[in-house]
Amino acid sequence: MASKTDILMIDPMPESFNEQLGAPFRLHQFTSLEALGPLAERIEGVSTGGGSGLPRQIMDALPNLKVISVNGVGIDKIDLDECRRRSIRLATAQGVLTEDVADMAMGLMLDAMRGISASDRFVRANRWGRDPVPNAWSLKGKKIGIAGFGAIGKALAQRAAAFDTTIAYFSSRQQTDTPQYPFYPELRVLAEWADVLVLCVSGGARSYHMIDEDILQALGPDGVLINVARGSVVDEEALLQALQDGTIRGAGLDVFAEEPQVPEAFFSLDNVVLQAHRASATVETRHAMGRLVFDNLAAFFQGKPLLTPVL
Ligand code: 8YV
Repeated sequence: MASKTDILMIDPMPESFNEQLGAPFRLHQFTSLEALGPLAERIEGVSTGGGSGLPRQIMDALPNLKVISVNGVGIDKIDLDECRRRSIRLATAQGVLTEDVADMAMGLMLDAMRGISASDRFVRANRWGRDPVPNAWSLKGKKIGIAGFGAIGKALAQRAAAFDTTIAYFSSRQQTDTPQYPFYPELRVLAEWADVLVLCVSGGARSYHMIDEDILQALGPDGVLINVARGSVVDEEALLQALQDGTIRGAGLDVFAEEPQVPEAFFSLDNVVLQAHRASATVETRHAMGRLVFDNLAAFFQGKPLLTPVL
């Protein structure tokens, strides 16, 4: 019987996924570089999450690494040049999480506008009947600016349109398949126009701190920011300040700069909805993602083409 291929898991994967992988692969959960020891030489594949990626020190410690399979779509924490230099193949779980991430953006948008979480806290604190309840804001008729118009941005546009909103987008280039939505080549102009600005861009150097004090000012005191992209896209200090002093009205955040750390100053703000990077975290989607991580690894080691290749 052929010997099993050693796979290093950077993020833990669900048990069912481990069982699937268990047949052709020997799985190892990464704990620390020191703990890797002689195993490092045997690792030929890595599975990881979009948020964790593959830190360069770990990649450098794996001389026989051949393939990385990402349980997500983000590749901002993987050194692509180094992958190319070492001919390491890369696959993501693209295509299976689009709708859930768009749903989360929609949910955060509704919550931030209608104050659902804030109202939940109000009821739980037994304040109903004792304190006045402020009215929230309607989503109907609002202008939704979407920054990043790939699959997730487009799925969000479809959903937002059903709420009687007007949609426009910012992207690195105008999209040919969505002529119904106006294209804004400048983010600042989109932010000025929008009531709600939703971030669906890829993470990485190009989008780093794309949302700064200037853009927040352009969004303005009636504006709401939603982030289902990456924490790195937003200057978090500037955002905190903007939420505290009313530069913008509110925010809905699924992602943060230093996950899982969230600046404590957010906790006392009622005009921000916080999530623990949950946009793709449904039973159905996480199952489909895990399956794809497995299928990509299996395909690679059987000498077949990757199902959802990036490199
Ligand atoms: C996941 C993500 O939460 O797709 C991505 O890039 O960040 C998320 O879908 C993550 O990959 C799970 O580890």
